[in-house]
Amino acid sequence: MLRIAVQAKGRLHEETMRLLEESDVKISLAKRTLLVQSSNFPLEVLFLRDDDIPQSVAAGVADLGIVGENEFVEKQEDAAIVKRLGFGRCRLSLAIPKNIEYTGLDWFEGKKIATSYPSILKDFMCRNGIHADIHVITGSVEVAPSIGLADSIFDIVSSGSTLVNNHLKEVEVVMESEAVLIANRGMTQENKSVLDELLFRMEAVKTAENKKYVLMNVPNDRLSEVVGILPGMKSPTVMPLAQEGWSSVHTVLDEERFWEIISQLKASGAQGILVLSIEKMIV
Ligand code: PRT
Ligand code: ZN
Repeated sequence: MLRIAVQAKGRLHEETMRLLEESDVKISLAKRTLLVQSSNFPLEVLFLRDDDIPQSVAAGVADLGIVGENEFVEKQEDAAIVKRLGFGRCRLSLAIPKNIEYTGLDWFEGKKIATSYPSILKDFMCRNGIHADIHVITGSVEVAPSIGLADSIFDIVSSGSTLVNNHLKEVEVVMESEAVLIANRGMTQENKSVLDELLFRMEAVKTAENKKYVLMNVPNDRLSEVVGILPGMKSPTVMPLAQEGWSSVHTVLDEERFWEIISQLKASGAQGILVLSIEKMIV
């Protein structure tokens, strides 16, 4: 049985549960306790605070964990990153009061910086030869400069609105982060193969994201024109329609290029265009 530690509640919880669900790992949240076993996959889910996830994976209390890379790097625990998951994106940045002129990293020499991420900050300052006074606070780091607790902060930034609301400006991005799947280094062979199956499923879900399955009817005399527009996975599927002189064309499109391609298809005589979401895709 493979055990995965996930955030019990907070910013990563929902997307983590959705990823498991889309990978067809059923977890009943109704009878939610600290440890819940999947009803259809050899996996049990351990619900923890994100701060405790790196250590539980490193110590083997859990085989796997889903945690923000920022938290994982900060905790300096020994585990392997096996997959970057693409959600919970944010950055760890240095910010200073917005009315102060920023003159480059040297500005931080001898300054007091408030943060909940002291080891990442210490490492960054050390690499850059800056001696700053790092002041650890947990929570509401952004208010530290206005109450005179620090000259600047080092914290998570996503949209940047928390900084703006606190009259701060971002001056250095130190680290980009996203949710990562981490694994214990001493997993049994049996658990490794369950992990491989889980990774295979996660990959299928990720590949399908941002892709659409598109069906359309095309007059046969314009088929080659339409097929030429389609950047399908391999080549599109073309099947004759009951109505003479027409074909049905099926393909997979990237969501990003979707509207551009659809308008070209319409201009090339495609009709009855149907667009469907794809749940999973194995390439
Ligand atoms: O209870 P537990 O300890 O499990 O949760 P937590 O409160 O420590 O963490 P939580 O749920 O807030 O965040 C979990 C993870 O989400 C973080 O470790 C990051 O990897 C990731 N993440 C992504 C973020 C954000 N975006 C984010 N915007 N974590 C926090 N924030 C906060 C940030 O601290 C700041 O106060 O949001 C504010 C900034 O947001 P903007 O949009 O105003 O810039
Ligand atoms: Zn936390």
